[in-house]
Amino acid sequence: MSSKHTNWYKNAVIYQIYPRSFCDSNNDGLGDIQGIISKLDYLKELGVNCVWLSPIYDSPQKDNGYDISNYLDIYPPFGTMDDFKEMIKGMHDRGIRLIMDLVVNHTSDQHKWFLSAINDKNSPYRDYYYIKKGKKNGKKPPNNWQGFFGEGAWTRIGDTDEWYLHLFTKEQPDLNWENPKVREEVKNILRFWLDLGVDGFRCDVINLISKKQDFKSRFPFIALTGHDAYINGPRLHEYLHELYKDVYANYDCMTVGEAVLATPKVNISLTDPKREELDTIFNFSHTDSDNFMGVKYFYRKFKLTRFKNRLNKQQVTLNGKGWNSLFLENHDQRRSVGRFGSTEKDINSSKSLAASYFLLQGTPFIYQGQEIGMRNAEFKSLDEIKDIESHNIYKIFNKLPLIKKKMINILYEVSRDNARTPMIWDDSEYGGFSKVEPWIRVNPSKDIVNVKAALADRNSLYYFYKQLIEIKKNNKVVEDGEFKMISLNNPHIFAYSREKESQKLIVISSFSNKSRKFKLTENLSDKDIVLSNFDNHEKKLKPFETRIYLVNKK
Ligand code: ISL
Repeated sequence: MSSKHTNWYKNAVIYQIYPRSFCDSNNDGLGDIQGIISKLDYLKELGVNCVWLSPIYDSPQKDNGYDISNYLDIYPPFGTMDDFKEMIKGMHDRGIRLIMDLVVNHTSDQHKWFLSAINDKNSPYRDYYYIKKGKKNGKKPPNNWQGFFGEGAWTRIGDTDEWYLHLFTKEQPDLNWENPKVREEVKNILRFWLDLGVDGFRCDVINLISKKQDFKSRFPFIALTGHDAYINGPRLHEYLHELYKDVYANYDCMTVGEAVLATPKVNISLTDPKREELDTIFNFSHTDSDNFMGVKYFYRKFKLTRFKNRLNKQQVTLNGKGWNSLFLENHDQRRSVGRFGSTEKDINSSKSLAASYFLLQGTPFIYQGQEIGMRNAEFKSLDEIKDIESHNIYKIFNKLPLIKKKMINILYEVSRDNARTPMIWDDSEYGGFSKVEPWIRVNPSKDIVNVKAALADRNSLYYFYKQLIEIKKNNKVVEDGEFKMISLNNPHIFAYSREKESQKLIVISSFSNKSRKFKLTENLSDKDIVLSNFDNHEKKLKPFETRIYLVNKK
């Protein structure tokens, strides 16, 4: 059977919407689908051609929708199925595709499968989850695995001797993919949305779906205990290929998998088109370059060379073998303004950073608000933070008298809620997001950083992104031109080239607040510059200057 699956993802520019924080149409303080519909012209004008929508399925919202209780319906405060159909039509009419978030490593503990599994010993759904007898007469968990949100990975079912596995909060029980019925359920969910016209999926924590079946305790190592048992498990590739063969091959859809702490070798196998698993993956090695071991609370100072080296490795590893996703932000990461060498004080630093990642080889993503330079939330107390992960971690830090204060300040700085404050459309009381007080407080910088101000200023970051998007969409060299990092060890400049046949693109971005010399081996003239954040170009690069050259060698 021939595959309907094509490569449109290679020319996609994807905008991520976090629905509860994008736009509130009915003034209940929570974003919704009609709110998204009201902003589709904004997205078209920006130039993106695809949207990744974070979960809108029915959910108790313990983890803002990453805990799904019904995969085939919409969370009522977000809208109805009719709203959804109107939204997808509105997108398609504007040449914008839609990929949905697929959260199938776990369900909500309120999903009917799970409720039946724990309440009825004879339930056909018991095997949908990992339910195991505890140790010590059922009083202790079956093993010492840790989850990702500062909790042990097992929760006892009432006062029985049984426990269930959850790699995230206890309200997110893990599905048992060993059970073929679970895989059939997932395929049916995929088909349901694809038949409604959805163009693909962002697959949440997809490299956790297969677990080693020994369920033995591991050598204890802080939060990482058990990682070898459930990251890139033994049947991961088999499951993904099965989904591809039975579902994705029959649709012209794209898939991007979230690959948690994956190795380069796994990343190649996940995205090698010949293996038919996923089209592309999110690799976090560069966003983790300012922490140790991928744990954001183990914060360390940003170093441009480390950041460049990690991106370089991603590029070189997948070149000709797989496909990268390019990103700086998402709903789990703090904002990039003030991070990765950029600074709130100088908008040029955000432009330099944008040019550095956007034209690498891969599919670029923009997280809502990134295009206007939205900033971190500046949390001052735990009441301002809603994220369940932050609250779990707070409980741990609170027990550490000597370092408590320092760790709690780090928590405010890196909390996922930094990215989840409402999108700021204007400088009105609630930033134009809503007319009532939103579910989480509006960013204090709303008077300076908002869409209205960005659209009125020809030098804004918004217009810089808009031009980057045009360059990406209109030049074949940006799609699959060969990538080469230039001066990898230069601590101040991020420079690279992309080359295909007669076209060559060169990006040179300064991450320094001083003028810097930068010598290229080739002769480039100012007339080859297609985008820059300065009008005049001298020999030396000005502080945070970025230049993009496009040369036709014929
Ligand atoms: O943000 C993180 C920890 O601070 C990441 O480790 C994150 O948990 C990981 O990338 C998985 O994220 C995804 O699955 C989670 C959900 O909470 C995140 O929002 C989602 O992006 C569980 O579904």
